[in-house]
Amino acid sequence: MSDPAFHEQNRERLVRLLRDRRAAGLFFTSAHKVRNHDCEYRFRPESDFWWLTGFAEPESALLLLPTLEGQARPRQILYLRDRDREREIWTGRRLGVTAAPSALRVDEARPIERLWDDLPTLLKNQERIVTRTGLEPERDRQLLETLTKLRWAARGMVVPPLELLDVAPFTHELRLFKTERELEHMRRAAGISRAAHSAAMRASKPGLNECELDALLEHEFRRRGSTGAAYTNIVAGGANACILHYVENDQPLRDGELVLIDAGAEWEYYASDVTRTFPVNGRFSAEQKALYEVVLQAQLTAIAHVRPGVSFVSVHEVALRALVEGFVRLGLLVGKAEELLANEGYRRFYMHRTSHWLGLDVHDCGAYVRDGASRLLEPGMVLTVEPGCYVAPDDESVPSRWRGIGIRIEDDVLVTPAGHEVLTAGIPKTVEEVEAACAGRTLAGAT
Ligand SMILES: [Mn+2]
Repeated sequence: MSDPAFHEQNRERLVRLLRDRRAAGLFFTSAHKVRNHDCEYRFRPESDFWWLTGFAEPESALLLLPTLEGQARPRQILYLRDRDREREIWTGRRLGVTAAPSALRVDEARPIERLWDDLPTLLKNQERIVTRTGLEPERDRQLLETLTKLRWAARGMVVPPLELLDVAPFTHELRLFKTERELEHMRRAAGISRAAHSAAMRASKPGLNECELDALLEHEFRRRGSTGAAYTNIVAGGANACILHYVENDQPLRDGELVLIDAGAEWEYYASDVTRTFPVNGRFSAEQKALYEVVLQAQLTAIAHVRPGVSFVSVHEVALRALVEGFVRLGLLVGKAEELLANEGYRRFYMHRTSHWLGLDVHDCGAYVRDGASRLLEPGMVLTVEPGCYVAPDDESVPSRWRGIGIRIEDDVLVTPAGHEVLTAGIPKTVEEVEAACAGRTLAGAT
């Protein structure tokens, strides 16, 4: 599954940054999360930790020590659970301390139980520690205790670390720019999402329950080798689509309504993030079609705008202007687009942002602002473009025929030197493509 050379390169890229700041790096994987009583959610490694190690076992940590005086090269120590025949019968196979160095290309592996005892010795004379705090209170407490021990020891010849630095300018900045290898994973995830969304369109019919399409998506994700959904699927029929993070997915799908599906497969823990909205019965009504065309036009205009040198926020602004002009055209909003943009008169129908970064995390890491201004897009960044329109079922400011229509269209877009590439291309999107897909047909040349 994981590719040790890829993760080794990631560590080398990070170590170069750490060396410049004379900093050690300390990375933990996710903690087990209890679902109820003694049942846990399925484990998923922490994204920085996975990026650096390709190691998916729980209870592990990575310590990166940059070159110190008299040391030939940086040290990389992986802490993990050791082999344990008895425990492995209950909770599954373990790589173990002996096999880890060659399997994961790290210098050294030690049992996780030793981590906190080892740290005061390993971290002495490191000027800074790059780590993420605020996730696990107990871990933060142990880290502070370690620093305190080092300060006590400072009466000798030991220099304690003076600064704790957040990972944001380090791993998060590196992860924002995707390598070819990462893009291969993201294209793979996108391809599986394409198959799943197309299957949902084909399967949809009045009388099905949202949960049946939810299960179908999961089935398509898993049988195609994905680790599963990159985030909780949203399958929202009718007015449920106006609840942005609707995840109950348990209501009947009705004739004449739309269904909004926001679901993306994960590949090697890289996310895809796709939304499509289509008629439950396969044919758009006049109002649904008119509103769909407005959202689609906004999305296509915003995607066309994506290229190096434009600001992140300008993608949102371009989509927003197209939406507001469309709302005015349809009579949903009254007034001049300019004024409606200024006084946010559109917020009743469009209350979220158009884009976020995408990568190992669905809302991926990476700063959106630089020097107080929206960051400029650069090749290698991947962002979503996902405008929408949500008319509340009880919105009496519009004629009843518009009420309860919720539409979002979302694709994943890579910034390339020449402009952009839509990673999720090929998922039915125009009215014609969507209706054909619902009818079980594929349009020739559909994109
Ligand atoms: Mn999204």
